[in-house]
Amino acid sequence: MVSTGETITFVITNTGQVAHDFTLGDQTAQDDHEEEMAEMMESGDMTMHDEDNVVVLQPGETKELTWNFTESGTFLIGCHQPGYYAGGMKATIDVD
Ligand SMILES: [Cu+2]
Repeated sequence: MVSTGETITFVITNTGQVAHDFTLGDQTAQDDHEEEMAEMMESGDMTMHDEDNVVVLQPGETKELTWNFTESGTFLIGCHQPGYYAGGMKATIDVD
């Protein structure tokens, strides 16, 4: 549980063998990113870049993402590498 106005620094380590990403946002942002990834797959260019709310982690990599939760509501963390989000690689954060 996070309180509105709180700033959280997530420290994320990819302990797996393949790339994953950590995308923070509401449901709309997650859906948009999932759509964007589908378009990237079609174009054959799967190069992803870090954004304010996205970090891409290669195996063994650790990165930080700091976010100020200015609004209450339900936020999600999702991985949008092909198939993972649909496969349940997501988590929910409730902001009060
Ligand atoms: Cu993943």
